[in-house]
Amino acid sequence: MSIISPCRNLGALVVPRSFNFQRKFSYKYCSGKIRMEANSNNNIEDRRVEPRGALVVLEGLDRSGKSSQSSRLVSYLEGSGISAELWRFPDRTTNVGQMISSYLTNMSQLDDHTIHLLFSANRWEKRSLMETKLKAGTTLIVDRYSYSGVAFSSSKGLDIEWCKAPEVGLFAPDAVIFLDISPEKAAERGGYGGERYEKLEFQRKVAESYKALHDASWKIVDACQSMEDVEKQLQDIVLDSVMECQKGKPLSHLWSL
Ligand code: Z5A
Ligand code: MG
Repeated sequence: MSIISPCRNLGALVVPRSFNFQRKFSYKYCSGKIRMEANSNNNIEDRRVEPRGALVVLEGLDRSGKSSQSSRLVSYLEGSGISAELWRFPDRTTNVGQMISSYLTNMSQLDDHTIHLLFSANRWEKRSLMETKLKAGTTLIVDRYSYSGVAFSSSKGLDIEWCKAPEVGLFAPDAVIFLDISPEKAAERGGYGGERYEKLEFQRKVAESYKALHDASWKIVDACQSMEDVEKQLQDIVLDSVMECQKGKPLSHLWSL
């Protein structure tokens, strides 16, 4: 893995800005179609193509810009006539989410395995709603997902395969965007707050875990660019994904894209 700049820890992807105005407005007019395909016996099969929303996940270290970029993306998509919602994990509004929040703010102590499973349960409790939204055509921009779960827990020394196991069966994202920044640069962004994992030494371990976890499908974006430059790159990636899903890309499941 080559390091392109101090900020480009997973190797930044150069994304051409190739979308034109017309493309932005074409999605609304896509509808369910029947694609005729030949199977191995040369018989023609009917396969209904159902347009759906895209599941797009933003990952990265603390302070890499995930929350800022997630809300900008949702505004952009809505402004382009594409139905979109901002989701985040942990979702601290549920009962499970409140247990997680209490742990992150050091109000409670939990065994490392137990908190890992709670983070996963927090995703499972939203799975059915996620499916409903995606099938109804809403694109979900998700601020952290299963990759955070595995990266953070394995940084504490838990076995990576054990960490992945409870995530199996959740929906696989259509795009994983990694906002790439070194732990040192991230820490310069106003310093960390008081939550449990917001410490430079731990964030260094998390950065290593993300490196071990990522695969070629991830879109790596240099998070040290200006907010606006990052935003433009993300828009292109997300529009690609939205279009693929509009064409009927089937939903798939973790643990692979
Ligand atoms: N966790 C886990 O262990 N297991 C799991 O399964 C899950 C999570 C899902 C929850 O954190 C913690 O739970 C997290 C992982 C763990 N612990 N840590 N660390 P969270 O999601 O609630 O908080 P966070 O997202 O990690 O932290 P954050 O501070 O919200 O970071 P961010 O969303 O990536 O950044 P931001 O809020 O958009 O921006 C941070 C600052 O940087 C802000 O002042 C911005 O104005 C500035 N910024 C952003 N982009 C730029 C650029 N491009 N240039 C300059 N300045 C910028
Ligand atoms: Mg955030």
